[in-house]
Amino acid sequence: MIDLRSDTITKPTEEMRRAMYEAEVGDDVYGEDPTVQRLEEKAAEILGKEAALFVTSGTQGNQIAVLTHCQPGNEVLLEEDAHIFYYEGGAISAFAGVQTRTIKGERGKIPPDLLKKAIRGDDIHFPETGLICIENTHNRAGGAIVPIENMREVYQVAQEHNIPVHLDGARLFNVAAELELPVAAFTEHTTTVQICLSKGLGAPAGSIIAGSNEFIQRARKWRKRLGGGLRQVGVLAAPGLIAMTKMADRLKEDHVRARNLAEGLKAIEELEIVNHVDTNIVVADIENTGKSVEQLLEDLKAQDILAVPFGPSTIRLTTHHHITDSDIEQTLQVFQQLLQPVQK
Ligand code: TLP
Repeated sequence: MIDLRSDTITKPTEEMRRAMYEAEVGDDVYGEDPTVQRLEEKAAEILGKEAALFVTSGTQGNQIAVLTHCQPGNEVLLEEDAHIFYYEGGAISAFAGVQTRTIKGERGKIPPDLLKKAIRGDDIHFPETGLICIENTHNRAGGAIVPIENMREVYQVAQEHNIPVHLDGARLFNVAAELELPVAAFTEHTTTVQICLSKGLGAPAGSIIAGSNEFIQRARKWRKRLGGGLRQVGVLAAPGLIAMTKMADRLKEDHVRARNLAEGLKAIEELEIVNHVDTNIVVADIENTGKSVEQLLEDLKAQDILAVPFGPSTIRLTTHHHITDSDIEQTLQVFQQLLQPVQK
């Protein structure tokens, strides 16, 4: 099976599995797991923040960030296709009691002038703007890289209004790898950040949130409240450490393969590639194939290729460390066979 559904499907490497077996563990709720401590220290260093916290998932990390930053009744500003808004089941409203206000972005960027207009003034009728959330890479913008300049501008506007900025950096390591910059060059323009260890970096589970010491102390309490305080979780921190320190440099390979895939698909007349492929995600509009999204995905599956629906007429294909050059070739051949069968 060539599984292009997501980089979340990546399985731990041999080295990760060995590290899991050998991990030194303790009760992390008591702060006694040495492997978790090493992971959190390393993460804080790489992310350029005072402290970091190991959490169960990207969704939990984002939720904890919103809960820690906001009060019920606050308004959270986000780009209209942000994962936190689009894909997290309305969790920030359900758990943090905040309301969301979305801003139409441009390939994941929040235009600073629109951001300024969306920030609430001091009026008894208004909710307070409690948080601004950004996302890099931006998933629904097709893995788009949000330029550092935009992050700087957003952070500046936020600081002028004394509002924290949380970065959903589920795929921030893809940005850093592609632009050949340290991850901290991006997190410098945020108050807090969430990064996923279990996407392109290949760990079996887990995310990190990072921020000031004071923030992480309060976040730790929210993690416990949400049932995310785990015990001998060094077995998961150990592969996470390998993911963060050894798997980041190879992410560029995934981007090259995604671009090759997109180029090949562009040659098929019935398909339109709708995103500029900055990183590891390709989004194809299949409207002109005469097939529904469901039908095409089924036909692909019958040929051992998996992708996911992304909209009424779009599908998403994501590269990761299990996808080889020959998988890309084979995927292109299958698309050609399905959509452009040789005329007899
Ligand atoms: N994204 C998943 C699905 O939820 C759509 C995927 O396959 O891309 N932030 C961003 C930007 C994400 O893309 C994701 C996962 C998350 C947060 C949530 O991470 P997890 O799955 O660990 O809760």
